[in-house]
Amino acid sequence: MRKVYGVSLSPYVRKVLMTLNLKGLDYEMVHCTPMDKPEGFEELSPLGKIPAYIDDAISISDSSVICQYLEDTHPDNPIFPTSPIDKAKVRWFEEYADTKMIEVCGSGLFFERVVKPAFLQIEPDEERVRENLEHEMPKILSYLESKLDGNYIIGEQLTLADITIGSNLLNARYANYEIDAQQWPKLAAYFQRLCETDCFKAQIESDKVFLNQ
Ligand SMILES: N[C@@H](CCC(=O)N[C@@H](CS)C(=O)NCC(=O)O)C(=O)O
Repeated sequence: MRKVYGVSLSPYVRKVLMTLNLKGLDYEMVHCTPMDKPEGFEELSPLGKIPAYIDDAISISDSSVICQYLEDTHPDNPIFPTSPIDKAKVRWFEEYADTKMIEVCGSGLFFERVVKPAFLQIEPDEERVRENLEHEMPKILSYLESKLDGNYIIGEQLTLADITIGSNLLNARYANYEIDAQQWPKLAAYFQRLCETDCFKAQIESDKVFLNQ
């Protein structure tokens, strides 16, 4: 049986869960957080990070590695396009979201506004939140807005790039941040479209359990 270690409120873990769901693959969730990992977790994830993944054939960590493995072993309902150029573009946006968006939507907003008060019982760093809202978030949104010219970030197919970008935008939303549709109209419409896909709708429903909504 496939097992995913982590918690869906992490955009990295959510990427893997959405890929599994998109491909119609069953899995069991082993709930753990960076602060509360099971004994021996480092054997599954040598860097100590979530997500980790196991099945009958392999034990791996890192969301990009896991998603690529799922794509290679289950090519139906692909999360990558076929052309090398589009594939490279998808990988770039995945990297951008995994590196830059997580810093702002994840650590800068979600961690401060949700994880600290709700799970760690500590006050958010308001200065850090303000800096992210006023400076960092607008840079990200303007960059994405400038790259959008279709229904999805690359072409007309939902790919891992959309899953990863959308997963980070969800964390910003969970931290009470909404994209201003006047300033970033294409991006606001794109995020709305993503949230209406079956794959996002199902994930948003299951995230509610952890957000006590
Ligand atoms: N490159 C990794 C990053 C995973 C990651 O940073 N996960 C965070 C949770 S959102 C974590 O486990 N942090 C704990 C730590 O860095 O010790 C991936 O794509 O899976």
